[in-house]
Amino acid sequence: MTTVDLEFDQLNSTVDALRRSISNRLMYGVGKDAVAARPQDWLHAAALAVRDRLVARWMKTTRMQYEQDVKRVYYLSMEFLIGRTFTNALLALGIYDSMKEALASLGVDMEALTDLEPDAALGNGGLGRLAACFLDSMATLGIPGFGYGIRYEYGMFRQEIVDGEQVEAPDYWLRAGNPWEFPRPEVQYVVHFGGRTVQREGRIEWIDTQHVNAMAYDTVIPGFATSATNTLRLWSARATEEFDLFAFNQGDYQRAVEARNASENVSRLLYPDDSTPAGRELRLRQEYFFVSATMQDLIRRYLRTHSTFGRFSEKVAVHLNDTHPVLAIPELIRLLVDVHHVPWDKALDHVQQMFSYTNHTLMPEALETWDVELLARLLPRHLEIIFDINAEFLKQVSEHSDHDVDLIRRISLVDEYGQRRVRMAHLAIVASQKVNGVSKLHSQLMTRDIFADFARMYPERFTNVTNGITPRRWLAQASPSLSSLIDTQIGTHWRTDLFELAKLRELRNDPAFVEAFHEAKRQNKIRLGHRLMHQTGVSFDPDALFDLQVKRIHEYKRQLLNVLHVIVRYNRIRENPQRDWVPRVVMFAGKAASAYRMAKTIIKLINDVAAKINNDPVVGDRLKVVFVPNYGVSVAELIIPAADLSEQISMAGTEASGTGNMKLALNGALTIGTLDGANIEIRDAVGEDNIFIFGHSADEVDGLRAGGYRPRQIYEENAELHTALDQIRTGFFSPGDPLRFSDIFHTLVDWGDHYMVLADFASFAKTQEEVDRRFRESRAWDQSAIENVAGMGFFSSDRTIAEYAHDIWHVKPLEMG
Ligand code: 26V
Repeated sequence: MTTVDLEFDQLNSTVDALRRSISNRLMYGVGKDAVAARPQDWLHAAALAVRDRLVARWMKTTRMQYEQDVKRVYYLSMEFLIGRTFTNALLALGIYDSMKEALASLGVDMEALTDLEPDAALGNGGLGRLAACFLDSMATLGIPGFGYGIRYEYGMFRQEIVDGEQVEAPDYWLRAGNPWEFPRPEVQYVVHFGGRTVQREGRIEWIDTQHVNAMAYDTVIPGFATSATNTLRLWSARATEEFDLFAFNQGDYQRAVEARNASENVSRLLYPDDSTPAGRELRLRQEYFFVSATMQDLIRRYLRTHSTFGRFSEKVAVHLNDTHPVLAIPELIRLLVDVHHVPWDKALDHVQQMFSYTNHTLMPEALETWDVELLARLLPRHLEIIFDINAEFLKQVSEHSDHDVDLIRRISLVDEYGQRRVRMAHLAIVASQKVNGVSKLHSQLMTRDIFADFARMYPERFTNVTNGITPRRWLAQASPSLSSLIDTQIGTHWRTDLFELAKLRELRNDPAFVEAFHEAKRQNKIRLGHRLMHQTGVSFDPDALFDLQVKRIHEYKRQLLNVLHVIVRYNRIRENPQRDWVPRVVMFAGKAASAYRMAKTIIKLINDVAAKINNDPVVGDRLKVVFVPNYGVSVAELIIPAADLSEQISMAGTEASGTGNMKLALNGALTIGTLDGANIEIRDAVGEDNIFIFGHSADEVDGLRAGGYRPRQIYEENAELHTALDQIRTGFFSPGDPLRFSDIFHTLVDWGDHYMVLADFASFAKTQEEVDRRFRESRAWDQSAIENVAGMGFFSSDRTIAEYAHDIWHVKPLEMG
């Protein structure tokens, strides 16, 4: 290692300096002359100029981390839904305006460039976006955190709507190159699969394996208004060289190349579901691939500054974002015991002090289990380790429970009913020092229901950390109009201390402010209207009530409840068009898992209903229905700031937290919602008068089910609902294919209505009337909207991360000097 002092240009960020950097980067980085440069090239050059300015901070942070021998957090997640980086980085560095001017002086319109950047859509929904908000907050707070995941070549599919149906198109987001990442070909680890284990001289060896390399790609995560940064390290599969030699020596060149490619499939694409058996095996390979590389990397980094494992768990915290990375536990034990010769008990102690686990869903079908036979074939050594952990664990349980056989069976890491399966959540709980849910209600239900046995056994292990969102992206970046208004009133400090927003509460009685607030929101509605006009051809009245439901399409989230209400409203308008209707635009956006038939049918229904209503001359501007295609981070940034009403209408007890609910309230939308997930805490924060709560509570849902829920009775007794459901069943919205939606009807009326849509319908419709009444009193509505913004302090992911850092990871912020 040389220790020469490098001489490099210190980059400042005046307009002139930026212009020079962009020109240099276009010339030497992109290799283009200004006359030949396409907008894409300018974006690339500008991005590189920005990245250059992050690098000095990055080096400094890394140096400080080593100097202070800090404890590091490894945040392991199969998903990071980052979205775009350009504007976010400009705002973090405080150079948005200078960059805009620099580009303008080069004849380039920055706003037109930003739309060219593809989203990094390496996630499905809430869990992935939460990970991205956490990276932003960790960097901003100076918490030494590393995100670890997979560099999928294909991210979340692009959703096109063709004839009202979802069509999936591949998302090759790296097509134009990724200016934000640094490939690290020198950082590669071998990841093994298959083979068998043998005992040699008292040690276990895992032999005859297949292998693939994991190569690191690093992305700088800038903190906001701080020189602290963090790193997101994503692994990409590379065929190993041994693989090459072996394969090519067989003399079959073409097959060798094919096999080489196949071995690299492991990081090819993000899983949008897990419905096929072949798909499931690849998913397991992905999970192991990235945690194995990550554990090897973590050990290497620790050993750079420590000669023994004595202080390992003092210096390292590993967080599991759901169970997807849980194989990190047996992998770390394997590395410690089999490779580094740490005694088993010592290794287990370290692991139990290092790991923590967040549960993100109570839905039984989303709780991961893996077939023992599949594990035996793919990861034989890990299965042994899991069995060993289980044996020790069950021995303890048995001793403490007076040999309660039922308890042992329920709590075992292995589900022995039918095909034996490993319960990944049980492994995570047994090997973690903390387990948390993501909202108060969810954490309560988690310890009351799915993990009740564990919570009785280890009460101190279970805790709640309510989710949060980053105000930098979700207010400052997404809504320039509202954030600059807020800046003029209370200053700019809210970006890093969201509780500052409480100061807006006093302004609710200032007519000039209320007016300006209304106008800021109106601008966002116009901005959205322009875009949608282009895309859908439907025009929007910016003074209509913009009613939004944006999230993955899933039965438990109850888009169907929303659609039923839309249909009833439509029928009412047709019956009485002359009434003084509050004009509404009901917007839906969200993707359906590609194999989830019902979710896809729901999308089709929304579009069929939209076509009927939007083309009915009797209705006019009183009601419009829009399905906005390809929901993702960037679409969310456009659509959320334009919402007046936020639909958070899951059946109580099913939505672990929700984070869209927070984004919408932060942007001044009023929530109509059930007492589910974080909605409850949002109600507490904004006050009952500023939110519309309806429907059965989680306890009432249980009661209803226990008493024998009969949806058909509701159908028969509620005339409006009856009509709407019959319209769905008989093809009123699908005259060319009258039976298209009959399954929806039967699911709700005859097959149990699992998510109790009909049970909550009357309450929902009535509450929607209250929404209309309030919206009519424009000023009162705006005042409630202001109360919503003012109450969002608690929902900053900075608060969330501060809690994780203090209560779970036991890490302190870096001192940046
Ligand atoms: C499961 C699977 C199964 C295999 C295929 C791919 C895949 C991807 C994700 C999942 C689990 C999804 C769990 C999830 O996203 N939960 C959401 O987490 C949010 C952040 O805590 C929370 O706000 C939402 O309420 C919760 O639904």
